[in-house]
Amino acid sequence: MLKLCGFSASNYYNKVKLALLEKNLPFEEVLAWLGETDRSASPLGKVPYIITDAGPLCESEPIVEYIETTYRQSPLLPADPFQAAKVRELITFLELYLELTARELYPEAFFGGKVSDKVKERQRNLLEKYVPAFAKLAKFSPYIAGDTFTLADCAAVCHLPLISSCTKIIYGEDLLASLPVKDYLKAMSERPTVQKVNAERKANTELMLSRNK
Ligand SMILES: N[C@@H](CCC(=O)N[C@@H](CS)C(=O)NCC(=O)O)C(=O)O
Repeated sequence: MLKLCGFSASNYYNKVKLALLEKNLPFEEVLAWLGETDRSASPLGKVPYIITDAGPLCESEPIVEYIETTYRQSPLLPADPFQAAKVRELITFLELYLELTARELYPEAFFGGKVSDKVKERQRNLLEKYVPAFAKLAKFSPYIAGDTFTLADCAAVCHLPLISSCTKIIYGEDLLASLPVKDYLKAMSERPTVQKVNAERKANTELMLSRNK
């Protein structure tokens, strides 16, 4: 059986977990905290990584692509190549531009660290450029890429709440406030798969924070 390795507080881990749950695939979760990962499976020590019959695989995007092309049930990418590329385009905007930019703020927003004013200003300028660009592509009708739940929703459901809450904490305002993110997340949270991911994320986050004390 496919093994998903990492921990449920991680947004990238949860993106893969949500895809697996949406496709109703059997999988085993293997708890691997940062610093306890298998470097032969994930050379940068990042989570998630998966162990398959064919071997290990890291990085959430190749992982979900592998799962999607190997297991055809409950497709999470449109059959039309252009529409599938539009889904991937949204994931790139979500991750390369929004999440990775906001990530620089996480040490102070979530982990009791400090981020310099210079970094805060730089990341804010970037987000002020990236958010309106993302807004031009995102549909929220009702799913992020249109009328079907896709891999872009697996990413959005896990990344958007973090981006909102970290900008609220650092800048005193939610830099995603101009987008219908709250209504979108509320609608997504009606899915049993999202409820499971969120419940396990909360429990694991508490465990992670108590370990870090
Ligand atoms: N690009 C990676 C990002 C994964 C990632 O950054 N995971 C975090 C946990 S949410 C991590 O492992 N951080 C530890 C590190 O960067 O060393 C992916 O898509 O899987």
